[in-house]
Amino acid sequence: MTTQTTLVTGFLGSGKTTTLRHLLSQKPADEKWAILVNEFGEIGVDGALLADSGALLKEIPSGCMCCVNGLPLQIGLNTLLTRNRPDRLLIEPTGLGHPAQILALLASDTYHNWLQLQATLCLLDARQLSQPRYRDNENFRSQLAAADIIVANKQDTYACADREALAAWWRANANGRALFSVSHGQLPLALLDSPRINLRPLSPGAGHQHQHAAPPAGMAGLRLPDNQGWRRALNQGQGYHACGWIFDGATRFDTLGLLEWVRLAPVERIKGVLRVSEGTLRVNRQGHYLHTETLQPPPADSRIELIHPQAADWNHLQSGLLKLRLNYRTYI
Ligand SMILES: Nc1nc2c(ncn2[C@@H]2O[C@H](COP(=O)(O)OP(=O)(O)O)[C@@H](O)[C@H]2O)c(=O)[nH]1
Ligand SMILES: [Mg+2]
Repeated sequence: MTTQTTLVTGFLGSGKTTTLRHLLSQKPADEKWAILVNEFGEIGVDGALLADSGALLKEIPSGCMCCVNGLPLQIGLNTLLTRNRPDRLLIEPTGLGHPAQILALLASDTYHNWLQLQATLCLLDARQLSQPRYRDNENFRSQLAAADIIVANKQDTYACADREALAAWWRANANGRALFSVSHGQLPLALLDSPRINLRPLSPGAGHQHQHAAPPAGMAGLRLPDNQGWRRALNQGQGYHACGWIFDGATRFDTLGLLEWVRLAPVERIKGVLRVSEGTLRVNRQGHYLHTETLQPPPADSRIELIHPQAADWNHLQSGLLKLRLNYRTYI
């Protein structure tokens, strides 16, 4: 039995995790699915967002999957495939990465007997086509170029100009591929069995040369807040900076204060899963659009990550966040 494998790409905030959640909601009860997530930041929020999805979850924090260059990615992949032998594997790489190397790895002889690589989906927020900051971004472009199927997500938010920009982009870039227009990643399950069509080898290209901060000593350590009950982690590369915090399971936050902090933080992207009095608060902000949700049970710990094209005043943001702990006085 080979594992049906789908790579779900798309730029920062385009809706990859949302799409995975929707696909997972359609998982036949008798099938075993696995998800492999690689995030730009160190903290690993997508894993927490997908934790209750009924699939095996493997997280590879820190990075650009293309440069995870092998080892953490291959170990994660090998463990999933050989030990768990899932029927289906969905892979969400960071939105700040080039898919060429992961595609080459998945299509390589090594995995020939283990997985069947299906069509790569690339999510596109068509509103970004008219913004040079995205449109001219090497990763944004290469993700779209490498895909077999393009999914214009967030349809509900498009203005006429966005639809026109999408139509114009599609006239120049269709290359025999299929285009789906959806909201909230609501794709049919059958799409995952579409074959690849884009078989030409891809190279990361000149724009791919970049540097990563030195890998943190022991990624697993980030799961454990220090003896103050929290810690923070920074990452940078691909023209973006990330700062994330993780808090122990005992820490609870003031819900309204936290929502205000998330709304006002001067950064492009925020995602978090935090413990509040009501249980779990999920926050997910892309630009000015903020999605929140409260649910039960409370999370095992609290984690939140901010991503921005420049380094923000992380210390200032941090002191605001620390003040929102309901029980913070016990730490000072
Ligand atoms: N309005 C709207 N928001 C969406 C849609 N799809 C995703 N979102 C929101 O966009 C943000 C980023 O989504 P996410 O799936 O985390 O993006 P990722 O970074 O690509 O994994 C979240 O706040 C989602 O709730 C959509 O179709 N319409
Ligand atoms: Mg995601």
